[in-house]
Amino acid sequence: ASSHSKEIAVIKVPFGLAGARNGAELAPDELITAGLKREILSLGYRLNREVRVDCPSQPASVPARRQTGKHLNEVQQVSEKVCHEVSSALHEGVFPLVLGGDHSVGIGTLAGLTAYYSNLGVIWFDAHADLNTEEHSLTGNMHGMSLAAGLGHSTFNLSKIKGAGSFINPSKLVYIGLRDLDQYEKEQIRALGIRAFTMHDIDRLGMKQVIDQAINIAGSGTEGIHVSFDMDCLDPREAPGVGTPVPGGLSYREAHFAMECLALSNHVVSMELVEVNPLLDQNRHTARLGVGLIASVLGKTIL
Ligand code: B3U
Ligand code: MN
Ligand code: MN
Repeated sequence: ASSHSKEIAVIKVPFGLAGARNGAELAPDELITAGLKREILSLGYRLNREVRVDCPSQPASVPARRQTGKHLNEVQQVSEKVCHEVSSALHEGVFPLVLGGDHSVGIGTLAGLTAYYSNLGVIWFDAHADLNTEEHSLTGNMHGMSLAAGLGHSTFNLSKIKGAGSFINPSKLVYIGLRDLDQYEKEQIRALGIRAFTMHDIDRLGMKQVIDQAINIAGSGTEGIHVSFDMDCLDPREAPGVGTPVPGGLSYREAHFAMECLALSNHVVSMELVEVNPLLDQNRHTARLGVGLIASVLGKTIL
């Protein structure tokens, strides 16, 4: 499967228990209402299937805080289902498009991708690094732990998910948009040598340099690039409908340009878009931006 695949599986994951507030569970439907399917079809893709992963909305038990992340059991259940859906799509040559949900959904996505690919590049657009472990997280929110799970650093990690493959290679992982890191995450990025384009780097280099280098790192010598897009990488003045807004983010135009370059690279093999929060949005504005970004990764051009 790759962006050459003209078949798409839309995998909706209405799960919001691992975020800082509720609302992210409403995002998959919001993105559909904002016109996502119309865009996909008008780009000449076939909608192979539209799956709605059954997600718990009420925690089964009192949330544990440290030691395990909050709502670990629910995150585990959802991760296994998402893993299954993503790897099934890939095995059938279908491009997986995962709609979160909070970013803990990314654990299942990575699990499903590693079931199929052993050498995958990942570009993680986010204001946050999502590298906390259960032990180091200051909040216990598992949406801040997805990459620790993907890299195998947290106790709950890909090896605990039925069907997942091996961990993500940190030298093939690239961040874009970072601006709100915990001390432990800063140390981890340095220790692991992860290529991180912070907002400072984007200001200094410009998005063209940044995305070209990111594609080079994640795309050369790999089987393809997975794009994990946390909508809070965007500036909240433009994208207010996210769970944890952080000032000083990417403009829509910068992010959109990055998506256009990714499409032109022909390396993208899957995408997820997470952390839209319709409860904090205005007139579905943020959801519409999300649809525009997805369309561009899938090859929509201005002219
Ligand atoms: N690093 C903090 C904050 C955070 C992470 N991801 C989001 N917020 N969206 C944490 O809770 O781990
Ligand atoms: Mn995130
Ligand atoms: Mn984030």
